[in-house]
Amino acid sequence: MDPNMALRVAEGVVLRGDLPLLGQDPSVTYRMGIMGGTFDPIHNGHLVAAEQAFDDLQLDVVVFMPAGRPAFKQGKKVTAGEDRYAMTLLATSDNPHFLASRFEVDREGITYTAETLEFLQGIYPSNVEFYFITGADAIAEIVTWRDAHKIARIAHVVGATRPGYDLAHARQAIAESSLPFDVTYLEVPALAISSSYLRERVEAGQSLRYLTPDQVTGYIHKHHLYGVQPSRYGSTDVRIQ
Ligand code: DND
Repeated sequence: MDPNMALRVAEGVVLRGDLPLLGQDPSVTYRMGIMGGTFDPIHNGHLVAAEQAFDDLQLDVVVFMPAGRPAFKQGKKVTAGEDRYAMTLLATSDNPHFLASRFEVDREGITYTAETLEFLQGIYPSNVEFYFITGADAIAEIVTWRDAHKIARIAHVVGATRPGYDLAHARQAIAESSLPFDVTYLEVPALAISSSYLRERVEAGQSLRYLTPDQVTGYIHKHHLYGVQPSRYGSTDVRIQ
């Protein structure tokens, strides 16, 4: 272990909280995937995209990071961070290489991806590489995010292709930005799921089965999220199971 790393571990920075311990062997390159999202709620599209990134890019771990106060959702109604974190934890709990982190939820103020990546870069040794996983439609936007040049410098970007999305737009946005983004595009099997679709279904009393893990559905019901009406039978109510 390099001396700086030992110091950081001694300080309890890397081991503290819910971030993985990576980078121990200086002769090895470690790859950390970071799946950032509002996750309102998390669904199988997020999970499949992360799993495919894990496989295709040979990642060591994928850390799911629900955004605290998302930068781009000011003025929009977003479910409490604690609930979004809890659902993310439940959804990732049975996968040994998925982790859910409270890091952004616990931060004060608005959440910016560049700040999160800078923090991670600061606590991990240089043999840990970061792969920020995002939907391909967000790639076209990433060049406009706060301190995009830092994101480009610190992380590789993984763009998960959603059905029907034309990559030309994303490629053009990256090329025109003249920022040094390193983007890998992944073909993710047809999963046209979105959080808003799930919310609409809950509100309409429809099933979420096969769209998100059952534990997430149970949590939504138990905590009456997205307009679920309290019922005597809680999460066993067949309408959304
Ligand atoms: P979303 O609200 O799009 O997340 O936020 C994605 C990430 O971008 C968060 O970490 C934000 O903090 C960050 N961001 C956005 C804007 C500005 C800045 C940062 C800034 O720093 O200035 P969702 O919960 O909706 O989705 C999470 C991810 O999963 C997204 O990348 C989305 O594109 C992707 N996704 C899918 N991928 C594959 N198949 C599907 C998907 N549905 C969503 N069906």
